[in-house]
Amino acid sequence: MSIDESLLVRGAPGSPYTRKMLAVLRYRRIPYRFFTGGLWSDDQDLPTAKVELLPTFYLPDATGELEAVVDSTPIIRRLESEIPGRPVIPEDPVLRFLDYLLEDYGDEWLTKAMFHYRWYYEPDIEQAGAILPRWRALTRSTEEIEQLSTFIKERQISRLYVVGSNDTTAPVIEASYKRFLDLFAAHIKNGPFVLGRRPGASDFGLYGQLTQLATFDPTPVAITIERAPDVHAWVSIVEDLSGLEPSDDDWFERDALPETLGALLSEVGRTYVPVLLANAKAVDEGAETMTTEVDGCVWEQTPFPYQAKCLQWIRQEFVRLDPEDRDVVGDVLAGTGCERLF
Ligand SMILES: N[C@@H](CCC(=O)N[C@@H](CS)C(=O)NCC(=O)O)C(=O)O
Repeated sequence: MSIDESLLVRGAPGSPYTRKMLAVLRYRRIPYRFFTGGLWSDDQDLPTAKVELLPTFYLPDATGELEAVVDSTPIIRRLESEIPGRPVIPEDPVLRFLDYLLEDYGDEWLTKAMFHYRWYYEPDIEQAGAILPRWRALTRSTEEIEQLSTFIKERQISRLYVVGSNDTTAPVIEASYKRFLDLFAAHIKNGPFVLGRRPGASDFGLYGQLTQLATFDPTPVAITIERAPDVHAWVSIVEDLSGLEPSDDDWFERDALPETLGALLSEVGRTYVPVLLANAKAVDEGAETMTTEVDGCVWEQTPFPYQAKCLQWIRQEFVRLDPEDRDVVGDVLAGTGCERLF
């Protein structure tokens, strides 16, 4: 099975995971064909995925038949194994683990801030409501677009619970985004990427969410530009890294990781880790609500089965390490709160 023709990808500009994957493809110099649903997709006879998510990749299955594939994290790994060159997964297993953890933090925690800011405050709701429908219906009448806008707004606001955004958690999410900005701005001074002078999957995970938080939705954009202009600029740089020429020694050395990386991991341990653990427990027990504390504040949300799997996958990555590497990872994580994952 090989991916020999240029890849076909369906997505949307307002979808953080779509932006994540397009940036990976550009950096890896993998030719692709991208289309947004609605505008010119309907004439394509394409398979559908079991769970329809953006982005959707159309890839050959074991028999060579085209199938719809979703979920950016495993797709990145599949592309790595089938298309050589310019990898985004570090060779050093210690770095590979840290990269995995931070990619997951971007995908699963930072996305809470992304979805929260987009659908919580009026100016953000209005802007997203006006633009998102146009990305898939640009040529339709203003009236039709208005209808689509109302539909999208109502649907998305009604789904805030999925990421755990509510009046109780709003201050926690917002404080966490601001701390992340400060820590990440400090960290990229040592990079400019998460793990050195070349990007890993974690960069693209964070980038995907930041394309929205730092450059689209008005409330978090204003916060980002005021607080962390470096992060705003970083997003535009990561968008197209096709001209970067990485070399093997561009990754950090495992025994010379900058302190700013530890600080970032402490933020993961302070917020994402307690929620991951409480969520997995609630999913396990079939509870209707999960409640925990993040940073001394109450965190309450409906359990999210997918994130229970995320915890399992992180643990698998850890268990897969050989004992010596596991010890090194343990040392890096010690005191960050992330050690509670294992
Ligand atoms: N874990 C998936 C998440 C993808 C995802 O949640 N995509 C969103 C858009 S950014 C989506 O399609 N949501 C379902 C919907 O809007 O109906 C990935 O990494 O690709």
